[in-house]
Amino acid sequence: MTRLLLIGPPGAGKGTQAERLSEAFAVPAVSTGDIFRYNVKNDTELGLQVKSFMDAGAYVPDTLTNAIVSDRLKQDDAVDGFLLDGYPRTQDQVFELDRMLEADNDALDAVVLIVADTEEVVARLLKRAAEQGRADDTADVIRHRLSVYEEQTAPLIDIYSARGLVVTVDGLGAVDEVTGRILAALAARGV
Ligand code: B4P
Repeated sequence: MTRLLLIGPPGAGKGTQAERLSEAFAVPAVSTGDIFRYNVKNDTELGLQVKSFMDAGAYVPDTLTNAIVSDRLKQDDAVDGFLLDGYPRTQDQVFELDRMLEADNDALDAVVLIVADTEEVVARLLKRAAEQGRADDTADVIRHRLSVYEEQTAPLIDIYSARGLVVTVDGLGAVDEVTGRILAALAARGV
């Protein structure tokens, strides 16, 4: 059973690497961002609730986000492992995830932190904006997302470091190279 978390600033490559790691470890990749975007696209009740937060580059309220992850982790395919992409992002979400995992200290194998500098992530997100037109990829919203990350999510690195779980990987370079680095760093930990 493999249970991994992926953390990193917007544009660091979480979604990109999550797909590959999901395949490598044969576990489902659970992306809160993808779940929210799917619901917005399909005009579901949840989609209507989260759209304004996402468009503004703000975090979706913890109560909604925690409920979604809790439901998702109860599904059969997640019982034998999972990779959480972009969750937890706040201290409350860490607390709730601990509760979902019954505060089992061995519940997680590693927290993969993908690092990339601001210049690079802004360039990537602006490129994606030009290609895919995501509502939260405008220059102003990207700036706001980065500051929300620094304020609310970066402090989680200390929490997971204190638990000895953080594996830090350089997110710069080709996608395959980054995947190789993550797999090597996890293998070095016996994951
Ligand atoms: P996410 O979907 O997680 O969006 P993100 O932070 O931008 O990461 P993403 O996965 O898209 O980017 P990636 O680095 O893979 O969240 C979106 C929004 O959802 C949040 O702002 C928030 O509103 C809400 N949300 C999600 N989770 C939440 C939570 N837990 N709590 C509250 N709110 C939540 O890729 C970026 C680009 O870089 C892509 O175009 C990719 O192709 C490119 N790229 C990747 N790797 C590259 C490489 N090595 N070289 C060059 N380009 C690369």
